[in-house]
Amino acid sequence: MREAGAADGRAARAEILGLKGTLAASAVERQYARQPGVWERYGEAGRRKAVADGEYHVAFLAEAVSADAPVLFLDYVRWARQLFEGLGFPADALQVAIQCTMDALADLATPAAFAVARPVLEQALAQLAAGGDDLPSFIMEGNPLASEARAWLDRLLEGRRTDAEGLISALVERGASLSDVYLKVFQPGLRDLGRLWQLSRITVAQEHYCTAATQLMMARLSGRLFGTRAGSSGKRLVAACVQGELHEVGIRMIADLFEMQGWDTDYVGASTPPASAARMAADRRADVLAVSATMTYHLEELRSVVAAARQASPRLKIIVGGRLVNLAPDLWRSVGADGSAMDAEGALDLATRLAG
Ligand code: B12
Repeated sequence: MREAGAADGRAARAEILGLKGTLAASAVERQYARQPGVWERYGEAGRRKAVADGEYHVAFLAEAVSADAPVLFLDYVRWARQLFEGLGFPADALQVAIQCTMDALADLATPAAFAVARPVLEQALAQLAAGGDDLPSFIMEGNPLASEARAWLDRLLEGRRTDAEGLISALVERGASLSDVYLKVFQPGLRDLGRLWQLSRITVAQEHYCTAATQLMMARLSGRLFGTRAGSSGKRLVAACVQGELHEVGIRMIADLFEMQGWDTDYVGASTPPASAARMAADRRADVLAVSATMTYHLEELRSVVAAARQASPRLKIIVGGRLVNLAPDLWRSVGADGSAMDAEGALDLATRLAG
């Protein structure tokens, strides 16, 4: 990214986020005026929710602008369209909301900030105008354990946790590795769980139940398989999520797979303040710090933790990943990290290479 471009983007982000509440309220005002009769039936509570949604639009937009990565907002718009559809909103609801956000920004932001945000909003509107794509299952045909993943998720969704665990035990007895179970069963299964929630086909409670059951299974399974751990590699990993981030299953998978391959691992988990992640990596003399970020609006936190860790341990290798980082191929570079990988196996290869 050009230096001047990066500075413009960061300044626009700060301005847009500073105006978040005002922009969202103004956009909703315009949206209600443009579509009278559509929104009134949701009452005052509906209006508050619309403003909260508007703040989400603005938050994701600000990060796309800051990183000069429109894909971050385009992914969000695709996601929000499917979410709105699942909630039964009119087909053009999101398009109108984004258009109204752009109009509000044109009126309320400085011309400099609007100039940076406008092309991103225009791309989003073009994508919405091109029509919807559907949201296919994450348990794909090419996955050799697709039928096991489907059966496992179905059992969890039926509330049959013990049966789901039995299925995994049988798989391990047939020779499946920890990596197979994590990356071919749990990972696509959890992503599909998210898809079902997004389409309003399952409740939040069902999602929580399935995730909690998965975490319990991961703890039991890794405990069982660590007996077969490869000899020590002499390398140490500290693994944490950025501050605010609650999605911790992916980084747990990484810590477990590293541990199986003979690394000493310190798994820290969800929402870790940058200074304390940096301090732990330094105190433990880690070879590699792995940082995970799922939500796009945690991009700035990702930058902060990389900067803090760099300052505390100049020779530490820092790798970043998670849904956010997977969206844009160069994001790892722009946050100052040493590399990134799409999944836990890729993370292991990368860290092994970086740590020599
Ligand atoms: C479980 C879950 C939750 C749980 C998390 C519980 C926990 N203890 O982890 C809870 C309920 C807390 C939650 C909350 C929210 N969630 Co949620 N969640 C999920 C879900 C269903 C599964 C996440 C998961 O475990 N995935 C499986 C793991 C294995 O995949 P992964 O994280 O990508 O990790 C792999 C790679 O990315 C990589 N990787 C990960 N980290 C790193 C690090 C390094 C260094 C490297 C190299 C690689 C790497 O390796 C991992 C293993 O292979 C996802 C669906 C999805 N698509 O993932 C939604 C999902 C991520 N959530 C979503 C949303 C919207 C939310 C909330 C905003 C909901 C709300 N309104 O409150 C909040 C935000 C919370 C927050 N502040 O973080 C959306 C995000 C959409 C978007 N556009 O951003 C998703 C995609 C669901 C959906 N389809 O709508 N969620």
